[in-house]
Amino acid sequence: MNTLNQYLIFAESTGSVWLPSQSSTVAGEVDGVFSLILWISMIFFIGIVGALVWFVVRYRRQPGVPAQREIHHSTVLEIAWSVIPFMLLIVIFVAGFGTFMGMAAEVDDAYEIHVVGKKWVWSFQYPNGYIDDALHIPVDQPIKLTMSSDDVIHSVFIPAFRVKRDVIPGRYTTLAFEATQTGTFDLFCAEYCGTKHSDMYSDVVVHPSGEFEAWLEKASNFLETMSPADAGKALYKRRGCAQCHSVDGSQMVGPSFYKLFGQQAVLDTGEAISVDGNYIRESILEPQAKARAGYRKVMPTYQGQLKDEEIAAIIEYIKTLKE
Ligand code: HEC
Ligand SMILES: [Cu+2]
Repeated sequence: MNTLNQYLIFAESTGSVWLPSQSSTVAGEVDGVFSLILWISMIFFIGIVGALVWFVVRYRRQPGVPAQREIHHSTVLEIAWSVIPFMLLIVIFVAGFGTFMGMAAEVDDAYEIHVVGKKWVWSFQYPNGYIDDALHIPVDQPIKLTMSSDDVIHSVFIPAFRVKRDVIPGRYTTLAFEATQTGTFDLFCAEYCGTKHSDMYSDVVVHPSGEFEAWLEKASNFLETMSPADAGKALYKRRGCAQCHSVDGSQMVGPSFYKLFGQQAVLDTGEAISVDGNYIRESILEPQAKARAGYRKVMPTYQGQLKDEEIAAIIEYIKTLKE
C-alpha cells in the first residue's frame, strides 16, 4: 500500500501514470505521435479481437448444421482492408517523420556539451573544460550534446525530454533538445553495455534562467573552494573511480582505496612496493606500468584527463581513508 501510494505521488509530481512529465519543447509532439499510434492500435485490437470472439461463437460447429464449403472472396472487402490500413500507415509515417525531422534540426546558437560514455559512467564536459558526472543545463535554451564512447555502444536516454540517441565508439553522434521546466530529471543508458549497465544513470539538472552560469563558475572552481580531500572525494565519484574502487574495503574490479595509502602491496611481477603518492600518481597516469597481483589490467589511463592538482586531491582523499 505504502509503495503504491508513493508511486501515485511520484506519478502525480512527475507526469501521468503512463509517462513522465513533458519537460522539453518536443515532448508534447512526441507524445502526440505516441498516442496517435496507441489509439489506432487499440481500436484495431478491440475490433479484431471482438470480431474474432463473435465469429467463434456465431459460427461454431453445431449438430445438424453442415459446414459451408464454398467460400468466395469479396473484392470490395479486400480493397477496403488493404487501402484503409495503407492510408493509416501514411498518416503515421507523416506524423512520425515530421516530428523526427523537427528533433534532428540543428540550431545555430545551441549550447554545446561534450558527452563521453564509458563502462559505466557518463561524463559531461562543459565549454570551459570542466567535467561533471551530471548533465547541468539552463532552461529555455537549445542544447546540443556531442557524444562519443570510450568502449562499447551506450545510449543517452532522457525520458522527461523524450529524447534518446546511441553513443558510439570512434564516431560523434549529436542530440539536440531544449528543456522547458526546471528541476532534476533522470538520464539513463539505454543500450545494454555489460555487467553494471543498470548502474549507468545520471541526473539532468535544469537550472532557472540566469543561474546556470553561476553554477558552472562555482563548480569549475571546486579545487579552490573545497579542501583537497573533499575535492578528491568529488573527483572519485565524478570521474568513475567509484565504479571499480571501493572506499570501504569491499572487493570490486580494482583494489579498494580503504587503508591503501602506506600499504605494502605485491605487484604481478612478484615485487613488493609500498603505496605512496608517486605510486598512486603513476597508477592513474600509466595504470599498466605497475599492476597489482590478482587484478585484471582493465584500468583506463587518465593521462591528459586529470590535472596535476586533481591527482594531488585524489591522493589527499585516499590518505583520509584510514578508518
Ligand atoms: C574500469 C575499472 C577502473 C577504473 C574506472 C579505475 N580503476 Fe584504478 N584500477 C583498476 C584495476 C583493475 C587496478 C589494479 C590493476 C592495475 O594496477 O592496473 C587499478 C589500480 C589502481 C591503483 C593502484 C592501486 C594499488 O593498490 O595498486 C590506483 C591508485 C588507482 N587504480 C586509482 C584510480 C583512480 C584515482 C581512478 C579514477 C580517476 C581509477 N583508478 C579508475 C580499475 C579501475
Ligand atoms: Cu552504457
